[in-house]
Amino acid sequence: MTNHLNDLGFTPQLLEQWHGQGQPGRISGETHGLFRILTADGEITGRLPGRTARALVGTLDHPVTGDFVLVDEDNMIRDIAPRTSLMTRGDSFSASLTEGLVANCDYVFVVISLNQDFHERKIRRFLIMAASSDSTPVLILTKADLNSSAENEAYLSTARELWPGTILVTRQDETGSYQPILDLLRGGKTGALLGASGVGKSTLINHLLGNERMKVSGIRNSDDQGRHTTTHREIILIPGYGCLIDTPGLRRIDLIDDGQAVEAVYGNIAAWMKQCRFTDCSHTTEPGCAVQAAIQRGDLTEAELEDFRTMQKEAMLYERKMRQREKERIKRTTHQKTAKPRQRSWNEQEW
Ligand SMILES: Nc1nc2c(ncn2[C@@H]2O[C@H](COP(=O)(O)OP(=O)(O)OP(=O)(O)O)[C@@H](O)[C@H]2O)c(=O)[nH]1
Ligand SMILES: [Mg+2]
Ligand SMILES: [Zn+2]
Repeated sequence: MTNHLNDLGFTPQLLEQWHGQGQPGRISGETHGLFRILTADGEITGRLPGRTARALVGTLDHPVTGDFVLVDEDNMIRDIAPRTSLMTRGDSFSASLTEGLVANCDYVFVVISLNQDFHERKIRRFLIMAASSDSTPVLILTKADLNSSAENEAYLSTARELWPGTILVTRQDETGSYQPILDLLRGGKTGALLGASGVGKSTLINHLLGNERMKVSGIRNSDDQGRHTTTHREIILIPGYGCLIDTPGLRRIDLIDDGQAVEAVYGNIAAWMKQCRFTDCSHTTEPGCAVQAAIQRGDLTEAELEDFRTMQKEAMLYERKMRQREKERIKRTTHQKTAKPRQRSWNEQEW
């Protein structure tokens, strides 16, 4: 199989820079230090030189799905291009507190299905995660065929209140409903799919490819949750367009952000806060508080304000902790063995 480096997202500048030095490729996934790399000649398995691998373990510089790499004739990764975006998630179980998920995405598609999966706080959490990655978040609402058009309208108007950016609605009984996703990918763009298990991420890829390449399986009737069918991140090339990255459904998100993504997603609240009479307004009882005024007018609820504060606090706490850990890591000698990650025990999240 041959791939066009264009569709894989390579820019002419990067190809020019690496010209004659080896084979350019894009990391599709990793298993135990072995990287699946898509190149012009198909998929190869590559690895990092031992010393580099040891230096990068547990850091955000460790190669992830979506990284552009230069590979030598022994399939060793010799260079990693600077990233245009990196989606991370807080990971309270790992020593580094944060984990890189996918790099170099133009879009992060937040996929929510129009059934019990549709939950406002959950949508916000996913959007914050997407917004903090330096790529453009797009909200995709799937399974519109499950509802009446009045129900879908109600979902859509709630979604519009939550997210002023692009919102796409898909349904598996209408392949044409997936076309706007392809249109966004045209010209070698990359989009990563992000969402809970069972929302239809892999189904969407199958529709775009016109075949059953990705495995999909049914959801639980009791709560509409999926069965974690996709277990690895993977890049899927859509010839003539660009790339989609399929990801396993996330069970929980520990937000990590310097506050900007939370503000971007709660745009109205952030804007009102800037209009308060006092710059140090606590938005509780001060005169001239634009946030309290919005509550009085009915444009904002106390619960939304509380959610905003909680998420901002959570995201910034992780950010601070991560910086602290990073400093400690740099201080440690390079000879020290890396600690084994603690046993994970993921619980389904209360969104
Ligand atoms: N009614 C309806 N069902 C859909 C639609 N899209 C997907 N499904 C179904 O939802 C179930 C889960 O779909 P998947 O594509 O496996 O979901 P996923 O998001 O990839 O899930 P994980 O891989 O577990 O993260 C399957 O039974 C699909 O047939 C849709 O538009 N309408
Ligand atoms: Mg899947
Ligand atoms: Zn105020």
